[in-house]
Amino acid sequence: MYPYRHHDYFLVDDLLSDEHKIIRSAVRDWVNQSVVPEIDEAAQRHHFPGKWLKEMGELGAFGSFIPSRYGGAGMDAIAYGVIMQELERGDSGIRSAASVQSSLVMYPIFEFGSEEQKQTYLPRLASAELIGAFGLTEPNHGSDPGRMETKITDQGDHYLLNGAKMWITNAPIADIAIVWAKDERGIVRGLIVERGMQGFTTPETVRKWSLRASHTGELVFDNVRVPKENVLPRIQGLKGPLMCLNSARYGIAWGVIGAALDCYNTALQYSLERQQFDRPIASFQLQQKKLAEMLTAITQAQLLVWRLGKLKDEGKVTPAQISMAKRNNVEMALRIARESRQLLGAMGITGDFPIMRHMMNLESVITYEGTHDIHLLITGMDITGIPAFDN
Ligand code: TGC
Ligand code: FAD
Repeated sequence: MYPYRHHDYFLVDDLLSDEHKIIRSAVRDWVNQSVVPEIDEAAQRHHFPGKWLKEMGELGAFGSFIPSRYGGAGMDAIAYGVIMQELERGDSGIRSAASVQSSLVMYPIFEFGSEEQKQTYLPRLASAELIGAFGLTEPNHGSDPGRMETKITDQGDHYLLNGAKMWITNAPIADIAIVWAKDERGIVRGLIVERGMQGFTTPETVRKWSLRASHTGELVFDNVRVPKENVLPRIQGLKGPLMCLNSARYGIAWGVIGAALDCYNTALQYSLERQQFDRPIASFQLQQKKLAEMLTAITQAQLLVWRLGKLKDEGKVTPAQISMAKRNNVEMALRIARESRQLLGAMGITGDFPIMRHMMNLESVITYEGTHDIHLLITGMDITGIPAFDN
């Protein structure tokens, strides 16, 4: 494991404000001090140390874009991206925990919740007193959430919730879950389901080879009685969960650059040290090609997300632009992880270096928040005006 050195070939840092740099350096220091020394052991043991959640809450890594009156930091979209990038340099599982808490739990409560719901939940989510999960995917419906089967039936003063969600980050440790379910008219509604409600269970998904330092599980609802005041009042329809995904996918487009930078930094330093044929392997053209192409791809991704962030802050960003950036940057990071792994030879498969862990994590990141194929189809639809999802 080498000390981290940031790589910024096109001086993109000059485009960041002092506030962005301050938050970045706080998160970077935390990752270096708390995550880097422990992450390999945590991933090998399939374990996510709970103290990281509390520490992220203290750092301001949860809900950085939520106004301070609700416990957030009231920062802009670029600050959120910078935070996600530093966290994912540590591990995609750490970024996942922060993505879910910020974009998939705090965002819908802030955007679609009542004033009372905001006051009740947001400050406690920001400080990590409460941990949240987001339930959209089901056993029979992943890419096509519009066909979800989880449903609510109106019982007068409450709803009865039945169904199941699968592959849910933070499910086994969550205090609350934002759950998307259809009402009797087939309209998608958002509900805040609380741990302890009778009939609500959260079994853990085990034996994963990816995101091992992250809790994944199911949300199972067996006649769960959900009070009507737990329904998000200001949203109806599938666009509710999809709006949350826009925020999380945006964060991933930034985040994966952190994983790519960590792999590139490791490959560069190793190639300068490792001697074969009496020369550092960095002196061979084939290895220089790998390194040069990695840095080119990282630089393109850095510029892409900076512009994406500007568009988001100016209120001009489109969901299709976010899809393009998520798809491009995750593939870039996965390619760099695979190339870096080869550059380290056999050492690349060990836990002495972070590369194999990043590579396995990115196999989930390329699937969740919309698969690589689905994001291509979103771009295709945006270009042609023709949806090809069910053709
Ligand atoms: P479609 O008919 O196209 O759309 C339904 C309604 O939604 C609107 N809409 C959007 N609104 C906001 N943002 C977007 N990105 C939107 N995309 C569509 C649309 O305008 C329409 O509105 P209205 O008012 O006309 O009703 O829906 P469809 O059923 O054909 O599906 C479209 C598709 C395939 C693109 C979409 O369903 C999709 O994105 N599928 C992928 C599913 C996905 O990404 N799941 C992610 C689950 S959460 C997760 O993975 C968390 S990982 C967390 C971690 O650990 O980091
Ligand atoms: P499927 O939809 O069954 O897709 C299988 C394959 O078919 C893919 O290659 C896909 O691209 C392809 N395919 C599907 N439809 C089409 C089409 N129309 N055209 C061409 N190809 C198509 N979900 C949540 O709701 N909340 C979470 O917190 C969450 N966390 C996750 C954490 C992890 C570690 C993982 C792995 C997943 C998580 N997910 C979560 C679920 C994730 O969003 C889904 O896995 C993802 O949306 C894909 O759904 P699926 O796995 O059912 O694949």
